[in-house]
Amino acid sequence: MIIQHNSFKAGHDRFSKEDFGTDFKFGVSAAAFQTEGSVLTDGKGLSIWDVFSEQKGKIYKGQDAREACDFYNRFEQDLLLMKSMNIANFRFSLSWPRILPKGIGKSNSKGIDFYNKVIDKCLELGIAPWITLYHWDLPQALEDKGGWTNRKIIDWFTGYVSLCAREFGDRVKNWMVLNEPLVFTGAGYFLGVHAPGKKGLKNFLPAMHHAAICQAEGGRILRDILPEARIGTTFSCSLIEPYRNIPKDQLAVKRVDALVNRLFLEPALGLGYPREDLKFLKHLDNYFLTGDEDLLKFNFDFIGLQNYTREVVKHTCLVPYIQAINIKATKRKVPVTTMQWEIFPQGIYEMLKRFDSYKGIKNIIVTENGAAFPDKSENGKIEDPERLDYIRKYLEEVLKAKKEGVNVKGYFIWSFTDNFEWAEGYHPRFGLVHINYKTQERTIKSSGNWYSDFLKQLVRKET
Ligand code: GCO
Repeated sequence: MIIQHNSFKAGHDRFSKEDFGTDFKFGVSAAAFQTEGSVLTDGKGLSIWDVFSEQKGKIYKGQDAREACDFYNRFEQDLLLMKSMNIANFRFSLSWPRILPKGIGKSNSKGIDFYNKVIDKCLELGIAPWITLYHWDLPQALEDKGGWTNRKIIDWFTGYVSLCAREFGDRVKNWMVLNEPLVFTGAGYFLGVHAPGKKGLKNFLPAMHHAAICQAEGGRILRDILPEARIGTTFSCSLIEPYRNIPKDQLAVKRVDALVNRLFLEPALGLGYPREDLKFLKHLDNYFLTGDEDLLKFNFDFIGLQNYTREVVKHTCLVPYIQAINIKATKRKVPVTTMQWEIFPQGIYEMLKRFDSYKGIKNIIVTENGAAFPDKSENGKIEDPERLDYIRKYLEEVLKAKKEGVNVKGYFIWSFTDNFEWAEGYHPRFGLVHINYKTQERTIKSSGNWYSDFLKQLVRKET
């Protein structure tokens, strides 16, 4: 893989801003728990990630997000930096326990004030706020009542969504209900490697079903309160390919693809769960009530597609429920990022074409794409040619899909700054902006300078 030197300016790209059209939204993404810190400041309640991070052995080197990027205190500085980089769209999430410390009941005025300040500062700087309502930081008080496994979460969540819509909906026009429900239910309630650390189908199935209902309920609440808002929700997705071109592996692909790419998307589109490819879903009937099929549906204005890599799988009887195993990228000796994820730009093209093939999807926005690589600091500069090369190659694939008629309307880089990467702690750095966690000093990396130049072209074209 030839890594072009980071000194390339946007003008040397094989594509320009205008290729994407003037209504195409470029931005950056982030999340509350991964950036804010101040986990108990000004009345915020504990989240499941605050509690999980304190448990021994859960987070890389025992790290935690008590300070993270200190966004709670530095949001103005960061938004000014974002503005200086010509970034006009900022996707961030609200911390449910910062707004409702117990998840329900009395709200926290200081928490609400914080997000009002962030939104107002964005608008003052000409940055459009794109809000994700839930990015994994469930109030611990609700987890103590079963969390996502308790069907009451539908009421708890709709109460939270209503409050946010009423508090912020006068200025926020773009909303996303959930961030990657498969990841937070799969990793948090089946594998136990994410908060709240629960395991097994008995936790995963109710959590999954209730999250799928909340995904649609949240959309309905937003639409009812904010009829003019653009309402979406986000899904992680990956191209799944067979390790060997044999029927057993091709069938394994179908099962993994149903789990990874269809499980939450298709119920929202009114297609129901992919029961024919995931036989274990027959156990869902223990939680599936009459009328749930309709509750699962909602006609989102856009779908957030979040893609980083591809998976290569083969059949095995040793893995229950899906009888498939992922052949690690490192074993396949292909280029990988710090996360050991294969760099496979064609994967985002394939997933854009796949999502676009669903009649029920009106618009697609790439709400997350990006890469973690080790950053090298030299003379106060952070050169990150691998990240820049990754972004350019993936953007080329997005443009290729768009030119073929895919209704893709935006691209948000994960992430604006380095931040707390869940169980991996601060080791993986995804930011366009480097953070020195000892001093909280921000340094724009060469990828960030490239993105800034690239976006400046758009600003010139739009003015
Ligand atoms: C996710 C989350 C982000 C991650 C990012 C890198 O997709 O897992 O939305 O919080 O940090 O994707 O893994």
